[in-house]
Amino acid sequence: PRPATVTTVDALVVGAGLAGLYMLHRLRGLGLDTVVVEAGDGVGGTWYWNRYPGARCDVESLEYSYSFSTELEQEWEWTEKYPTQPEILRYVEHVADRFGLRDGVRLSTSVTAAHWDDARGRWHVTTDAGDAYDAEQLVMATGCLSMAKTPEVPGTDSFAGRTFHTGHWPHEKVDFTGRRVAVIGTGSSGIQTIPMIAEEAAELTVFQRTPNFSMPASNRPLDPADQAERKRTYREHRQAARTSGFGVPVEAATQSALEVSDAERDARYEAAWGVNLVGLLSSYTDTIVDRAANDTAAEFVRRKIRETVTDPQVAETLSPRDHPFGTKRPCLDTNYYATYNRDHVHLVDLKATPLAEITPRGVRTSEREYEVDDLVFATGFDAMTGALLAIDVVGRDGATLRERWADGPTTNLGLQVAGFPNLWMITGPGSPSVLSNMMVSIEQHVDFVADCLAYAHDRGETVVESTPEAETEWTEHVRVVGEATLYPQANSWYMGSNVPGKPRRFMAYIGGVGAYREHCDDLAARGYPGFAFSTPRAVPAP
Ligand code: NA7
Repeated sequence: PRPATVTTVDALVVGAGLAGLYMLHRLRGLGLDTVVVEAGDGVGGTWYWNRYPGARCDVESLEYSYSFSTELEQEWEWTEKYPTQPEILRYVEHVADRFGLRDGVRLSTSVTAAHWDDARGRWHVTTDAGDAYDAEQLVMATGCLSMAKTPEVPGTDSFAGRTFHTGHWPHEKVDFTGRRVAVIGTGSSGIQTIPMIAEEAAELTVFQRTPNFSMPASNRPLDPADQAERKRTYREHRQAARTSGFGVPVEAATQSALEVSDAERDARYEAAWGVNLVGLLSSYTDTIVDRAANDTAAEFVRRKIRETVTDPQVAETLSPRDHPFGTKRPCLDTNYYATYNRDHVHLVDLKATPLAEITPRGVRTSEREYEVDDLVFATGFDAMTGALLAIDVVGRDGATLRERWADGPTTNLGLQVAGFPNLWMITGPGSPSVLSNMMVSIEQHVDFVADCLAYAHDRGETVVESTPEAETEWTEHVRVVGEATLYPQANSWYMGSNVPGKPRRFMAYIGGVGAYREHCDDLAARGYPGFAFSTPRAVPAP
């Protein structure tokens, strides 16, 4: 049935996370009547949903923050080097209030379908709340890690105790005191939450499929003097982030890891250890392109694990051997490896004894059943494409996004898909976002989209669409750059390989946020080659 109410807007944004809120701010700045629909009952996106104990950003707070407002960045005071989830959520809510964004957000509403009306040049968008929108522009700010996934084993619904997913954590505090807890998954979420749950639980059993590389966060309270000093030079620092590879300023490497002595290399790795997420990866020019060079960094981390974990067998099980360092997102932790030295913490190697099923009483591997009271899935997300393909997106001539992407996502700049006019993705597949400080990528994408729309509207055009040639060219460029690295060697969510049946394809752009921005700026300066501007055939009746 057709919904009773259809709201006409200039732009509809899907998702009120850090991307959607800034998009709303920019579109309003252009005078466009804009609504954001958001599935959660609050703003914040990732930082609204991921409330598990220990949830924290792995990029420093002074860098993982908006740069578009000097007043905001000068006035907001961060308390720690790495911000916790509650602190980031407070920041997002502050931004929503400060820029008057809340009245543009419809909460507790999920977009279910979006159909392009080619004659009118508009999107017809329906939601699960039973309402609909008629929008000229449709911006997907749906996030890269927003579709939580649970293991593909029988019985996940049969467990009689409490079940949690890190990406859908309850709002009220969960108390694990005195309980037997299972955690499945050792990605960033698992590695952050395991030491915290171990503090409370009577028994903690961790089910690990693939060990990950983790480095100490070395988190600490921010010294007010240091914060003030950073803010004094914020412009320069932001600029350095924007022109960097990963969106975090680091000194560019000049040497191969293989052309220096073992002692010199160790000293360099030691200096980068515990400094930030990207230092170790950025120490040498060839760490992500040459397996032998990469092995030196991988072995450095494995040595740290052996030095920390007292049981040599546990240390070996925790040591990644299958994938090169950095090709799955490395983690930052607080006491992760040391947690396995505690008597009540146990590690189960699912490579040796695979997960067979979830039972009413707990977890069964090929070897035995583990009885627990609570089950925590830290099993990640259907990344990058999951949230987009959950929506029935139908473009020109009845083409669906699901069919177009059946063999993996193809995009122009990660922003548009040919045949889907006026549909924009913020941090879409083919953009550098997931390999970067998200805030740097989000601001760049949002600014590009807003500037492009201003350019179109100034010329009286209301339809913007990537050309098929530009999409093919960009997708090929993303592939070539990716295949020159070690990233495709890992079974990572960047590759889609954490979701059975998903096409295996490196979905991120590893050319760096600096190079990407330069390319986008150049396109904008040249009138957006690769994008076609037009007016709809039938101008809607007034
Ligand atoms: P991740 O990084 O995708 O980690 C998920 C973990 O769950 C990972 O260890 C997976 O093992 C494991 N997993 C997933 N499915 C299964 C099944 N079926 N059986 C056993 N184990 C499984 O998600 P996170 O939430 O930790 O982090 C997501 C991103 O957020 C992170 O990369 C940062 O960018 C921030 P696998 O490695 O697939 O063998």
